[in-house]
Amino acid sequence: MLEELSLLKTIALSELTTAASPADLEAIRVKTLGKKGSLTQILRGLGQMNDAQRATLGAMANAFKEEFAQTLANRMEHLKQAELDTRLQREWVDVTLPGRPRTTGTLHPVTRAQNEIIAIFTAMGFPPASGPEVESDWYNFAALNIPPDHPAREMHDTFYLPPDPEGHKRLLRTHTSPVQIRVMKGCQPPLRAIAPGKVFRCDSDITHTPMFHQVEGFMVDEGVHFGQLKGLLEAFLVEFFERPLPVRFRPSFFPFTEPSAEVDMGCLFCHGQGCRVCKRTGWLEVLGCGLIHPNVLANVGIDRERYTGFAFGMGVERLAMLKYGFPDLRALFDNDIRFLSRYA
Ligand code: 2U9
Repeated sequence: MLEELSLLKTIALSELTTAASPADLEAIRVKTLGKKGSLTQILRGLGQMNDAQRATLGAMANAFKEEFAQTLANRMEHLKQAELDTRLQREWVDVTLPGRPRTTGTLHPVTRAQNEIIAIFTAMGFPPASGPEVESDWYNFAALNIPPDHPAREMHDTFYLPPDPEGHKRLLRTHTSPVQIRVMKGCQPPLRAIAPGKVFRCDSDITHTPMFHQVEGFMVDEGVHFGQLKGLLEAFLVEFFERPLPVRFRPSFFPFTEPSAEVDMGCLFCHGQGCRVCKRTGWLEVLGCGLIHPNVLANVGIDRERYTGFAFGMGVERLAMLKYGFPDLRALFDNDIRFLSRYA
């Protein structure tokens, strides 16, 4: 039995010193010291021994266990160090290499302005919503109280598409209002959202492009009134243009709001003195707004007696031109790198 233990010691210690991984070490430990391991088998013979033999074998077994544990710990330490060395070799980085050059691409001025507008309204509790650019007649016009004979529906304003497979009229949305119709149709007040995105109108001259960007917004709840709308839009303009500004509201007309207003701010370029940009009026028109027409609320299943709402809309290209101070809308679409990098 003493020989068996001596043999076990030779084999186990040699296996430990050549083990290639922590998992191998664990397998050797279980095989040698585990419940069904070799040492347990040997110690089963203790019962048939006299006291002296038992004391000798017990002492040898304890000494073996101690040496085994020490050898295992040494080998584990060695394997961990070797693994670390390999990783350090593999993941070596030359910190003296030059850094990556600054990227030359920048956000387009329209994207920048749109992001700024979204950030301001989101902070005021109006989260952005989106919807399809190809719309039906109902979402783009009928739901918004725009009757079939309204001039905005005429062919020269709207890009019509071939009808869908069920024969329904399709068109490119002429404003982002249908997004708000979709939000209202899906939920009940209180509701607040903004709708940023591309819109399309069959119109092209110095101040119009067939595609441009709008941000519209709305709020519906009990007791919503024009004073809240005024406060919101004045606060927005001061934030966006980063300066105190005179703001005025002029009565106007839109089929989807009643009453309606256009919003002017003091000219940024002449401070009200009159210049070419403000056509000598001292004012720049920057927004449209109003209280949502009760017919629109009824069209989306909101109780028009209980709830009121306001809505507003703005053209992003125009706001970008005014904020960054470039004169011509068409420069935004030429993609001339000299223009884009100047306003980056
Ligand atoms: C719903 C109900 C009402 C959105 C509004 C305007 C006034 C407006 C123009 C600004 C410049 C369009 O880009 S522009 O040419 N917009 O004057 N927009 S009120 O009213 C809504 C929207 C959605 C359901």
